[in-house]
Amino acid sequence: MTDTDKYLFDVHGYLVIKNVLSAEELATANAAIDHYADHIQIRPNDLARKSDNLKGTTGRGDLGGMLTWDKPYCDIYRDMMVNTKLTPHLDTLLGPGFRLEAMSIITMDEGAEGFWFHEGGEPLDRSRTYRYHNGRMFCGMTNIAVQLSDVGPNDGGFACLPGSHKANYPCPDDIRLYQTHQERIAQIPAQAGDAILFAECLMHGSLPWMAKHQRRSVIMRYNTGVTAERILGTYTPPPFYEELTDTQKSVISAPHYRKEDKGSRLYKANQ
Ligand SMILES: O=C(O)CCC(=O)C(=O)O
Repeated sequence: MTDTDKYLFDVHGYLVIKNVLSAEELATANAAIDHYADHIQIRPNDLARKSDNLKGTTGRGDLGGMLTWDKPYCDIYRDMMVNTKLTPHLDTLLGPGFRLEAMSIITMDEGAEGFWFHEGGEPLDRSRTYRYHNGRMFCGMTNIAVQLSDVGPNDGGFACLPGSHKANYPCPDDIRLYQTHQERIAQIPAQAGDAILFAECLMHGSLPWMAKHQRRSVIMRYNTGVTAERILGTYTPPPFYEELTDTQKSVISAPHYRKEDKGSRLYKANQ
């Protein structure tokens, strides 16, 4: 992460990372979605929470399971989770040994409803926190949304309240529902192949999708190596684990304590 990246992320809670995917990778990722398009589940207009400013004529589309898709369709997504234009940012924000917790695709067709603005740093949630301490940033759940189609300034889609990852007071409901102070909310334009990196504790959601083309955003949710939002009982690696490269395997693991932190003083002291 450059000093500029660090500054912008610390101040705003998000960053746009340009050209994460090449034109060829973008085409491959989109072709895989086209192949599995009949698996897209359209939600029952349940995200706008009755806000007139977020409502739409259709629900958002959700598509999951990409890591389990048949070859070659899964390959581009397995590579994406360890894309080297993204992992240095995760290393800075989450520390060594960060884990992928989930991956899914959001689609929105013209007129699709928005998503009320959720999270926002208050109340403090240990697994979704943001702190600056001893000269570095510490994040909880950190998301990367790789854009597979262009997002213009008036198209809608991902939007957030910059800086709200550091909020101390509860956000009023009318702001969460995009009914007042809309001018404070930033809709984030991006080109297909760019990625939006954001702290989950940033207050974020989406505006109704206005463009004629389909919105496609691959959301990857990471967390620190020691955190797991969902595990009860024994950890079992996913069925496709043995098909992964060592690099891909490094982000799919049980929560662990400093397993990968070979640079730490503690690790060195024990050698
Ligand atoms: O990109 C979007 O539409 C919003 C996604 C979101 O809010 C979430 O997944 O928590």
